[in-house]
Amino acid sequence: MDIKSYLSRKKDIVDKTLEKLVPPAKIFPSSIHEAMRYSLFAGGKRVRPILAIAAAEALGAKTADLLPLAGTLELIHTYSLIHDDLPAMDNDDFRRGRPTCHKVYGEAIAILAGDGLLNMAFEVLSDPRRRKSVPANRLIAIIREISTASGVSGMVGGQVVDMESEGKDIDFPTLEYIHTHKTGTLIRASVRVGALYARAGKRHFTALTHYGEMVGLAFQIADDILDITGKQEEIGKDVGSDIKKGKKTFPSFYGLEESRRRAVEVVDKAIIALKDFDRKANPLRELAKYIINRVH
Ligand code: GRG
Repeated sequence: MDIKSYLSRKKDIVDKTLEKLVPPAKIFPSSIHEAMRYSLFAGGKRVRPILAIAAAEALGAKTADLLPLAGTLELIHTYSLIHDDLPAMDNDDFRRGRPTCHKVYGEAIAILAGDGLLNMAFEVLSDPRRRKSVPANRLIAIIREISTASGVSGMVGGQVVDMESEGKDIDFPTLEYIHTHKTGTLIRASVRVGALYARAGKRHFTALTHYGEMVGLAFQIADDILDITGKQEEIGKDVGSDIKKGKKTFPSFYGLEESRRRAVEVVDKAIIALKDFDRKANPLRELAKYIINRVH
């Protein structure tokens, strides 16, 4: 299969969904809606919603009613990027190839745009219209999955340890904690949202969870490698920012070559996790490979 055309088709569908989820910029108070939209439509790859859709498709489900649920993963991901870029956190000037949200709208509006996106995710998930297609007990399981992955035992926790580790000689288990929590839990949750929506049985759910964990790890190793080898115009942010900030990364422990080897090994494990799935899981298999071959 051609993963590039699959990704581009799904990205279009996700973008159309997101367009409907967030209020138009002209709605009062327009500054906040404009800032939310500025970051949300800055050209993200939409990896997380696409993983949810591909997981549901792997189980043979129709995905029209999954789209708003999958879109919430992108709302939360975008909030985390806006907050991560703030001067109080990573203090970055560029994201997705353009000035960061706070550079354009100021810090206060950027903080609120992040808050707005995060809360909008739960407005969408708990919207009574969702219950027409997804039973309440499954919606609650999905909300629990997303909120836990984004919260202190997931992304927020990972971000805290990441910040507190800057400039310190951390050990590898601490780096692993940062990776699995800061990036990994939301990626795993994306796959599991698709699985919950498609009513995966226990065996399939466990396999998809393992796949999600391996893909999350591969994604982060690839991100660490791109921070060294990427081109600014492709990755859309400054190259070498981890080293400048005194952050330990996969390559700083293992070197570039070994990191690349491990990324391939982890992707192989992700693909092995799908051994009981038929060809409907091919997009998931190709996505895992794409994640370490991407240039941005
Ligand atoms: C502020 C609570 C809070 C958390 C921030 C996600 C995050 C945690 C920080 C971002 C720092 C970073 C570069 C992490 C590496 C992995 C990552 C999330 C990369 C960006 O995600 P992509 O590649 O970006 O999916 P696009 O732009 O395609 O959406």
